[in-house]
Amino acid sequence: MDMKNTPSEKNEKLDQLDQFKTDNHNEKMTTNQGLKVNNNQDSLKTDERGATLLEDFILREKITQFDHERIPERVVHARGSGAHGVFKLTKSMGQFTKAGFLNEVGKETPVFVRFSTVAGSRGSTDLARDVRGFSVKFYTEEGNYDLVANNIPVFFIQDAIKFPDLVHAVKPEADHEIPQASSAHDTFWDFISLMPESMHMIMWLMSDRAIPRSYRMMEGFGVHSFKFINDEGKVHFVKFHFKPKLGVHSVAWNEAQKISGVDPDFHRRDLWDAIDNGAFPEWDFGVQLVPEENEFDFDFDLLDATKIIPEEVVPVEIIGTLTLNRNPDNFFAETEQVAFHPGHIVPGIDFSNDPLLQGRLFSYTDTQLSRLGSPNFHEIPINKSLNTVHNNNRDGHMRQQIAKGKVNYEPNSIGGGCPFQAMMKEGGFTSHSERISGSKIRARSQSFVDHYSQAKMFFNSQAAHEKTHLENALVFELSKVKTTSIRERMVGQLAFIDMTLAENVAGKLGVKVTRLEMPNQSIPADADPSTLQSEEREPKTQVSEALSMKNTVKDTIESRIIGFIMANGAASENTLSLKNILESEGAVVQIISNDVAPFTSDNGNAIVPHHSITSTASVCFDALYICPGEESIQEFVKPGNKHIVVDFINEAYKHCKAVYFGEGTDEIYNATLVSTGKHDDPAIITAEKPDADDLFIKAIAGHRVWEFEKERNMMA
Ligand code: HDD
Repeated sequence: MDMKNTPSEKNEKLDQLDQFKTDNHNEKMTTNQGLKVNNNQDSLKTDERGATLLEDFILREKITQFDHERIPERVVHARGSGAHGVFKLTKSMGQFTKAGFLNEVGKETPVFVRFSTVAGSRGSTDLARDVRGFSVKFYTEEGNYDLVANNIPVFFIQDAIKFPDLVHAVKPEADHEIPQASSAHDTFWDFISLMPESMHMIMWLMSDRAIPRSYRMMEGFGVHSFKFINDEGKVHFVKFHFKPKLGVHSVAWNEAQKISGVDPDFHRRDLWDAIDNGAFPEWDFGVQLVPEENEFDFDFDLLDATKIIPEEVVPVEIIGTLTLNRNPDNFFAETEQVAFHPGHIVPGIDFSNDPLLQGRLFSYTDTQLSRLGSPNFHEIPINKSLNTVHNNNRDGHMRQQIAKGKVNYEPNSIGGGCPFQAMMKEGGFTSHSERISGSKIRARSQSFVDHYSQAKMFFNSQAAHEKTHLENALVFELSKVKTTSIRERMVGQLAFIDMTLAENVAGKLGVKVTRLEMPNQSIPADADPSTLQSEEREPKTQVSEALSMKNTVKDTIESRIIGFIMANGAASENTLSLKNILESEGAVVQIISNDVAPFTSDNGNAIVPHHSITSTASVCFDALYICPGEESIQEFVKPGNKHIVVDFINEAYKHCKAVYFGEGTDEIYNATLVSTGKHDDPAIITAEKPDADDLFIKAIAGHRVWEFEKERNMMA
């Protein structure tokens, strides 16, 4: 496999972490106090059958530590997976920001990235329909910079004061704690149907973006407008983007539900295995820049987190590459204890007045206090900045740093005035000074009031199959809602986005489409409703190509998992040759047989299967190859086996995957739905097709033939 972007020889963060690592290999067991333990099997007792003694400090220490192993899970984004990596700058942003890690082309900055779902608990499935978190901690020379991003570029709400309401609504319902890791329930849709500002986000959430094929195949967005500040103090608004080199891909919803049962760790495993195999996930890092003086050039407010800047209006400039190239050593120490905060910034980057961002700036430190238990969470190795901390903050639970001397205040003369404040030219952080005038007011800006136009733009920009998936997702979710009035109100909201969508959904829910009188909870009770009602505006950008995943397909099969179905007597020559071709293109071939006992191919070679066909499922593969070899085929079509292999292939077929039938596999082919399908389906490959191997590779690179979905499922 192409080992591109091999881990840098030098990664300062990994070197720093090494100082904290222990390895039990060849070591004697000790207590926490370093005392060697002679017997870890029996507690200390009055005699062999007697009661255990309170004196047994070894027993007490072990049980106490165990009793306190768990910490509170994150209130949102509890389920996550992390990896180490490197950010490399490919284009200097020196003209726009003084941030050191964005100035010198070629500069490498160590990073730790954590991906997550939002609603589920720590042990919930990876494949929930949900937003995915995409948090990046850059360990820069000027301190830690955290970009706490999502895989969706907008948010449900415009103001942080609504965040607890949103999260309460989506989490399991308060009385019976049902359902886990799912938005398909009454409280979520009750809230959403009363929040027109969430409609743009809902379009994204109901799209296949919310069921990614892999963390490695999703985008990341900083969501808010942030600010870049250069040496002269000049300001540009900036939106951050991560674009995966493998393209943006999803699974089918039916597939997602099945993966949740077969392999709830699917995304975690996929990330781990890819890094372990040297298929390092990569993203282009890009920025959209808007000079401060152009702030008001748009038909939406740059401070409104429910809006994107369409890429047709301001293109994304690619400025670097993010590569993940090392798995953590310890899940708890690294992935669980890592603490992100949008307020961790460096000189050259500043906040905008986006009211959602402003509220976040409070929430993240606060939550770490209850999760990690102490304001000293910055001293946990994964959270430590590369540069040593020098200040007069002191003490507290679990303090690690030993600050020398008697001086812990400033100004001081006894300590020579240290630590000194840094001047700007020495890297001292100064908040960008902004002239603000106005009166204190608890209200929302008129410029935040258009809630539907970008929802329309998103829907209009989807390919036909993407629109169908989005509609089906709405039907699925709202079918789980028991309260009819919520279904009706939600359909009423959809009517402002697309009438056909609303009617189709309504038809399947058995409700009528009634256009709402725009109940808008963001309007204060005593405001003049005529000024603050959401307007029905047409989007200025009608269609944005960047919004359809269809336009992100890349010509690569790297890291795709291809299942080879084979048993005793499989034709070794064809199979090996295809395996070599696929692996040389970076794909991963896994052998599926009737059981996991080794078998022999037609040339007498022993082959050890990765899976038995009953211990895995077709949803765990990107494509299937039914290997040739008469004896092998006969093993699969034996009574008792046949329906298993047929169901396996049928499922892959229904999920629009590439299926390749080797020579002489007609008996299986004819028993599957594939035989009843259209002959121009490019992802069904049979051995007699010219260049069959190439066609298979092309089909895998195309990810799925969604355009044949209807046809493939009609046969079912
Ligand atoms: Fe948040 C975690 C992303 C709005 C409050 N958030 C959290 C994580 C991500 C995001 C990726 C997981 C961090 C990790 O991996 O440890 N959050 C977002 C984005 C938002 C957003 C992209 C909108 C643009 N969040 C948001 C608001 C609030 C919070 C408005 C509160 C006012 N978020 C939190 C939190 C969490 C969190 C409660 C839970 C765990 C944590 O912070 O460390 O503070």
